Amino acid sequence: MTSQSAPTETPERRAFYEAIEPESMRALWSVMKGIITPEPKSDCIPFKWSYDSVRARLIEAAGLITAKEAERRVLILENPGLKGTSKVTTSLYCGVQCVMPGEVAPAHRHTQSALRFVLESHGGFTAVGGEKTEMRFGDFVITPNWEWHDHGNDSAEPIFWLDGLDIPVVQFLDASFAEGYGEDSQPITRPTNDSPARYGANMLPLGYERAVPSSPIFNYPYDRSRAALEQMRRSEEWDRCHGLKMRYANPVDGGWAMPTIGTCLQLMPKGFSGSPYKSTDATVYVGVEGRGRTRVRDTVIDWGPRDVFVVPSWHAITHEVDEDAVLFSYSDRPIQEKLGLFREHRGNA
Ligand code: GTQ
Repeated sequence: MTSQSAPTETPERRAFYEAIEPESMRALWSVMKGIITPEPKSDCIPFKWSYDSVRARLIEAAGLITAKEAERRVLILENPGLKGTSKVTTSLYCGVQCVMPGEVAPAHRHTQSALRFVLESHGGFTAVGGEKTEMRFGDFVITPNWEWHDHGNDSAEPIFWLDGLDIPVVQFLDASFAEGYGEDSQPITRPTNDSPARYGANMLPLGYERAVPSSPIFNYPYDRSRAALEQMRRSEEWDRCHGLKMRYANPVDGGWAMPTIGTCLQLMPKGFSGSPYKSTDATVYVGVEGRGRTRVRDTVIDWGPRDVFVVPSWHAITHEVDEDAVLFSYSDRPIQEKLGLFREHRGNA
C-alpha cells in the first residue's frame, strides 16, 4: 500500500526544491502522488455536442471560408476540460467536417490515422490511396496513416461527417509528418469497390502480404453493419452493459480495423437499461438511430441521432433507451491492449 499523502513540506525541504530547480532536477517524493495515481485521473470531462448546433455552426463557417482555402472545413469538438489542446480525450481528436456542393477538400497525407463516420451525405465521396468510395449515412471510412486522401461532394446538398483522429498520440510521440499533394485530387488508379472485392468477401488474394497494419477495407458500409446487428438480435444474447456490441475487424488478422483507434457499433433494444460499465479507454460515442440517456458518473447525457458525447477513462456509465437505438463509438483501446494497459469493470464499485 502507498501512504496517504505526500511528505510534508518543511522550510528546509522547500528551499532544497527551489535550489535544485535551476539545475533541472525535481524531488520525486514531492510529485509522486500526482504522476503515479492509484486510478486514472484525467482533465477530460463528460460532455455532449448536439448535432443541430454543430451543423448550424458549420453552415455559418461555409459562408466564411471555402473547403479549399481551409484545406479541411472542420469544427473541432474540444473537450471543455482540455481547453486549447484540440483534444476530445487525452489521446484522441474529434471534429465534424462539412463539404458544400461542388467543393473539394484537397489531397494531402499525414502520419495521423483518420476515421470518418458519415452523418449526412447523398453523393459525397472520399478518395484514399488511388480508390474512391461513396460515403453514405452511417458508413465507417478509414484513412490509414500516410495515404493520400481528398474529399468531394458531387451532390446538391452539403455533406457532413465526423472525423476521429489519433492526432494527440502522434503529437505525444513527436512523429508527425504531413504534405500536400499539390493538386486538388489524387489520380484514381483503381475502380470503385476494388477493395471490398479483394478483401471484403471473406477471401484474400492468394499470396497477399499486408503492407500496413490498417484494414485494407476502407469503407464499412452501414447497411451491412446494421444488418449484422439486426440478424444477431434474434438470438437474444444481450450483453447486460452494452446490449449488442460489435467491433469493426480487419479481415487480414481479425484485429481492430485501425492500429490506434478501436471502433464499435452497438444496438440497444427498446426498454434496455444497462448495468454499469467502466474501462480505461476514454470513448467518443455518436448517436446513429433512436434516442437514449447515458449516465456518466453523476452526469446524465441525453442523446439522439448524430449527437456526439464523450466518456472519460474509468468513468462508470449506464445506458438507457426508450426505443431501439444504435451508437457508434471509438477509443484508443487497440493501443492500450498492445501495451497491456487496458482494463474494464462491469457492475457497481
Ligand atoms: O480530412 O484529412 O478533422 O487532415 C483533421 C485533419 C480532418 C482530413 C480533420 C485532417 C482531416
